[in-house]
Amino acid sequence: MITRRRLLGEAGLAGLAMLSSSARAETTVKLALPDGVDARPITRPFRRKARWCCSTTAPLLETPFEVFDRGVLPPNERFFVRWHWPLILKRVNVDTFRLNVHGHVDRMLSLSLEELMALPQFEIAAVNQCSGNSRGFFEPRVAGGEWGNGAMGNARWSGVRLKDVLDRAGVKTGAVEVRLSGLDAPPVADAPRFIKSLAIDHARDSEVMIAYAMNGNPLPLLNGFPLRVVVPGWYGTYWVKMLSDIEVLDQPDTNFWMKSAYLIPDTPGADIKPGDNVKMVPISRMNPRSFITNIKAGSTLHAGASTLVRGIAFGGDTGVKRVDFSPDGGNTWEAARLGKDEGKYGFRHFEARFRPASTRATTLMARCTNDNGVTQPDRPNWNPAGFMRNVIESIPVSAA
Ligand SMILES: Nc1nc2c(c(=O)[nH]1)N[C@H]1C(S)=C(S)[C@@H](COP(=O)(O)O)O[C@H]1N2
Ligand SMILES: [Mo]
Repeated sequence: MITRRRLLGEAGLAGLAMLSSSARAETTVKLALPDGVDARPITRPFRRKARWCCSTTAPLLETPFEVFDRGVLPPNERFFVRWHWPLILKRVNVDTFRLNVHGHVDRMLSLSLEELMALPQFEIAAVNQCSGNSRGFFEPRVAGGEWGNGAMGNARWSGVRLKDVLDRAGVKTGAVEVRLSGLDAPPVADAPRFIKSLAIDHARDSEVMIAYAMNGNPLPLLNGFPLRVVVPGWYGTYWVKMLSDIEVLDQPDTNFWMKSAYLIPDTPGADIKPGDNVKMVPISRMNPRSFITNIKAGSTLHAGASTLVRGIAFGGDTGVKRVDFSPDGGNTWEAARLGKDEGKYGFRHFEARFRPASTRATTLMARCTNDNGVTQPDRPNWNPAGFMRNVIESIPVSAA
């Protein structure tokens, strides 16, 4: 369990040091993105982060896919990173840091980390996934960060309930939203700070939390040290990092990141055809996904041999009800065995066995159904921002 001493004692280590150029690109990784840049350098530019496949314009660090085969709680140093603005603080002073709470409240708060950590501790395992995870596979292609499938991660988060902090400030009647912002600022003064808001009831649901640790360790600076918001079941865009300001609003938030960015078509799965004109709404809850992690596309399997297939699934805004496996491109399905349930918002391990029947080419598939009865679609969902992809993944293999 994370103690105050442990977190506050991390002060000296909280700095984000760029390593010298000698640690630059050593090798490249192949990304199977249609018509995209298909190879990127693997670099290690950040201390306390592993070697990465790094975009050059902003810190977009994507988790290498093989990491997901090693367990449902990937190490913090492998957790993906996404910031909107390229200027990220390199150091946070834990002695002077304050979390301010103001707006439509009875009393303003300015909490030190010690004061915050004195509130009751809350823990939950939850998947953080970028809305644009897998955007690089969209066809027709769309603009935005060209992620593969690695803009997601699962961790056990420790911290305090957002509700407990709001209760201390005393939310006044008439409050409608809670606006969350962090220490990061845009590079030019007239660009919008990254700010997100949650409806007041959601902010007080006792699951939305302010985390100071992931997997028992302080947050890496790039994942929001010293505090970040965790919104179980919702896309990462709401998981504000380096949280320093909470404002209770008595009007709906109309800031750029709520009104103009992160909008999805108001259709099932946010799925439309290019050119369709539909009502747009703010993105919110995640949908179910599953990935086979131990067999790569293009593998040749041993015909007739008992073959293990394993992977990870998550239900999105609720738990995993079942995962089915198909050894034959979706013609037949059988239930996979589910691993331990570590909490409904987290990754769930699954595995199945089969005997590759012949030497014919075939396609392996996994399909997750969540506790709300929502199943991954056979055909890719599409929208112009490249959000919420969750088609059943296909792994073409042969057997000899
Ligand atoms: N302060 C701040 N918080 C932020 C962002 C940001 O740009 N600034 N990006 C959001 C987005 S879009 C995502 S997907 C998640 C990524 O979290 P991670 O970097 O810890 O993986 O952080 C969210 N929180
Ligand atoms: Mo994101």
